[in-house]
Amino acid sequence: MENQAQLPSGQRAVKRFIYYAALGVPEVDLNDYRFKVSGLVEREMSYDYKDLISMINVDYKRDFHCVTGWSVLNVDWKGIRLSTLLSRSVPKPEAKWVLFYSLDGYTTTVPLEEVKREDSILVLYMNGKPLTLEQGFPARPFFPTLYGWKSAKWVTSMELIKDYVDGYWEERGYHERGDVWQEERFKGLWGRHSKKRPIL
Ligand SMILES: Nc1nc2c(c(=O)[nH]1)N[C@H]1C(S)=C(S)[C@@H](COP(=O)(O)O)O[C@H]1N2
Ligand SMILES: [Mo]
Repeated sequence: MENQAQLPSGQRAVKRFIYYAALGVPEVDLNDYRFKVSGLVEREMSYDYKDLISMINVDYKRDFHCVTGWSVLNVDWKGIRLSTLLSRSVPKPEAKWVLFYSLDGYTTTVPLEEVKREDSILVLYMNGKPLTLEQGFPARPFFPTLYGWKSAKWVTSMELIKDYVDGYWEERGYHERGDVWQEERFKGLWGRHSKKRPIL
């Protein structure tokens, strides 16, 4: 697919990712690693790394936007449609939000509607190589139209829930959804009309 010709408002293109690890870089042991789908689903599932690799069904180029204002264009992402993982677990009708958990204790919340989009994936490879530890190995979700903080590195589970709860950055004022094209940087009155720069 064509890359977006224009950057979203308030973003500038940079060559490389700036690595963030608000809670530090965790140790990862692939023998213990599982990615779980839990909460309001008919079937809870647990996948090991080999399972995940065998399910890869997306390879596309998309831009990545951090809420602090930097964007990396044209990144090659490879992984599993989150909708594939959802359909295997069958969300219950009352499920509305998805809470992602990471090995380091990081969390973030995403509307189930966004997780269901065809473009929403669990990333295993970036630019042709498995994620490095810094990049969130073994896996991280990616939502092309949401800010980068929703892309939880070292992710270990997604829990479907009914009522919204804050994740790590949401608790610090960042938006429930974080749509890049609507400039949903902050919650409520601090949302799209705010001139205040993000603090992270
Ligand atoms: N576990 C974890 N995931 C995280 C973060 C973090 O600090 N810890 N930072 C988030 C933010 S704010 C951004 S912009 C991206 C940055 O991805 P990168 O570190 O690969 O550049 O990761 C997101 N996922
Ligand atoms: Mo970010």
